Amino acid sequence: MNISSAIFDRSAPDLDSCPDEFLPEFAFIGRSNVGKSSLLNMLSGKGDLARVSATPGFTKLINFFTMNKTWRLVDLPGYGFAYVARKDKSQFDQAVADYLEHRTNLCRVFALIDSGLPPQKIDLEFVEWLAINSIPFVLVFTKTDKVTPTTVRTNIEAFTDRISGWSVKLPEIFTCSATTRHGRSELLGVIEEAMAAEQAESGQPPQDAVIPPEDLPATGRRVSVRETRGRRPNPARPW
Ligand SMILES: Nc1nc2c(ncn2[C@@H]2O[C@H](COP(=O)(O)OP(=O)(O)OP(=O)(O)O)[C@@H](O)[C@H]2O)c(=O)[nH]1
Ligand SMILES: [Mg+2]
Repeated sequence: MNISSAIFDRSAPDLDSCPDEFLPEFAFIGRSNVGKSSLLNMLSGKGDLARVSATPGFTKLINFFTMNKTWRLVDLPGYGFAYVARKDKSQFDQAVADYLEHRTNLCRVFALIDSGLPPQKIDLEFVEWLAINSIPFVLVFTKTDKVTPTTVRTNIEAFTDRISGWSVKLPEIFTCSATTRHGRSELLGVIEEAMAAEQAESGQPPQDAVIPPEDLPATGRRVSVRETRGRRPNPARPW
């Protein structure tokens, strides 16, 4: 997929401040410092779109970026950052959980895991929480340039072993490096396929023919990726 435009839309502190739900969204989540903002930049082709930092807990709001005027990438704050003040931490966590559970145009979540680490409890619990809540996700093992291919493979196998205990069907698994751009076409392929499937299901025209929301009449169609899901119970969050 060619990305011809990548534009920052806004930063939202909570679900109510998020933009309209006309465009399908693809969100990045994972532990602080796992490489969410870097991956978003790599996919968009704009190195300075989302802000990257070696300091964990850098992204503190829900950040929206519009691609090709027709879909959005969403950079979420990381979980598991111990140094965020307790009060602020619960505010971030609530906003992220609200977004993941209730955003009707959320098409796919990219759950990022550091490929250099053996399975971490918080990642395992978070992925289980996504599954329990029927939130559609794929697993993306990041920073593959930092370790050997054998380490990546061993850590992925160990992770999938752990989740196969409760998972009926394993999620799709990808690897990536924001440094070498490894994984870019595969992950853009996930986005392309998800949007095509969504359009086929809703009988909408192909993506190129989608009219940007600003050109739609006030009664324009709303992209309702998860209309059938409605509000779900909120099992205790692990993070
Ligand atoms: N070598 C290498 N470093 C990476 C890669 N991706 C990210 N980094 C580095 O890891 C650090 C964290 O990257 P970010 O993209 O800011 O991570 P994040 O998950 O958005 O972090 P928070 O916003 O703090 O939750 C930065 O120093 C990046 O340069 C990668 O693929 N390879
Ligand atoms: Mg970030």
